Amino acid sequence: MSPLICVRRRLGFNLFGLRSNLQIISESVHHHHLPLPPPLPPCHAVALLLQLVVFTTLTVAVTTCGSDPVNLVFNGGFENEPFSLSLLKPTQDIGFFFQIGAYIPAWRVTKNSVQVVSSQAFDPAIANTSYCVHLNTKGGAGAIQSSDLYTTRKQARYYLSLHFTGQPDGGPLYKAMQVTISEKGIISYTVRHRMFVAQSNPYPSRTPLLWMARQWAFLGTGKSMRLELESTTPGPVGILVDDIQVILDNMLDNGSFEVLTIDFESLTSSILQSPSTALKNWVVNSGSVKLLRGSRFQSSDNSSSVLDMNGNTGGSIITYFGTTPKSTYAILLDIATNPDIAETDKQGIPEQCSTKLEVTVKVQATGKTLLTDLVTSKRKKGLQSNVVKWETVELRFDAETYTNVTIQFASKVGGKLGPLLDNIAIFQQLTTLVSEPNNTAMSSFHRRPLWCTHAWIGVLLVLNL
Ligand SMILES: [Ca+2]
Repeated sequence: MSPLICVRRRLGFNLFGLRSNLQIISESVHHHHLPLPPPLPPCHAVALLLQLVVFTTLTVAVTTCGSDPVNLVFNGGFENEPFSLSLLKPTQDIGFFFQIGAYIPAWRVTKNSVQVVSSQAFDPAIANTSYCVHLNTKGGAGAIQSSDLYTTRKQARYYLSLHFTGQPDGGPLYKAMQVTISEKGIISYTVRHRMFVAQSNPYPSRTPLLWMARQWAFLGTGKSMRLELESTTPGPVGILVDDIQVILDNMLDNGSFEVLTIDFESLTSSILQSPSTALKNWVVNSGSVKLLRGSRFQSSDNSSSVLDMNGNTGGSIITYFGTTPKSTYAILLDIATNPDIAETDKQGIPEQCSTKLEVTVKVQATGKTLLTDLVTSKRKKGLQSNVVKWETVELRFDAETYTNVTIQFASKVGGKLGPLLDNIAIFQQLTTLVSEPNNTAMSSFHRRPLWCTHAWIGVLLVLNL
């Protein structure tokens, strides 16, 4: 397969509502079709329009970065709120219609009302965070819809995960909600992929709140998607949700260069001279590279480290990767020019206007080349240490009959300022999802241990819509 380079420009729109396959591992047993919203009175229509304007503005505001975020859900922990809550007022109802100062950034209420709940009322799922969302209010069951997710990579496996628990103050013994992920057209949904029903622990305790974690796998479609969480519990007390994530199933260990094999403090220099195994799962195998820690530059994934592929001069790093024969793999890497070049190159010398990185995949045993590609990233205007303007590049290779490959990234520019590299991910391109036990193969995905008080039964849903 010829290498395919795709510099991402997200927030894609699906004009024609193309059909696609989405396979979902789910324990879902009930399928509900979401009701359409009722016709709006004229005064409410204006209010809704205002809400949509705010929603759209926020959507644009959170998707200006050129690289894929690690979590495709914006404000998935509901920590970003435009209001503050207190012991005297620990909750805030968010209505279907626009309420000044009371909305959830990057989310929209699509049915009745929901409630933002502060840690003054209940402990959120994640320690030291401030908010979660209750999907019911006095008005009954509510629903929220995410802004556009960063577009999923086609044929890549993603995990949708969230924490939930029953609001313990009353309501039915079993509380339920429905989670839907769907492709989005310009005006309305084109394909609504079903959906997951999660039941809460029927015996939640107030202290501590018994949060549960669930996750589901689905295949990316290459199109913009949205999430919707709808309470299916009648009455004023339903499910609390928190920490919603959609994350690529990255098969590469330490692609963000965050883990070292040695104590960082023992490094006498940020320059890693070859041969060096200081970076876990990587070998610096020629020249030298520079490990920039502690937010020296803005990372592409809100992490601490980025790698300048030039230390004292151009360097290269290599890793070993196990493949499944007859499979195609995609390598995602985030690249940028070193912002310091902008400072030293006032005249815009052409040679320094772009940076070059060579990516090579070879069969480990024979050295046969499966992929070689020169990635070029043009220097952008306005670069600063905290404005790096990362972009994500996608390359693909076919494993053919081989099970072990080497993957090398090499600077192709001279000098002490080379291409910045961060957040490398590798995924296998899949056409179907293989049913797998829940909560396996996710060690690289979850930074926290998951736990669940229920035994769930996985059901593979293959939807050919
Ligand atoms: Ca990093």
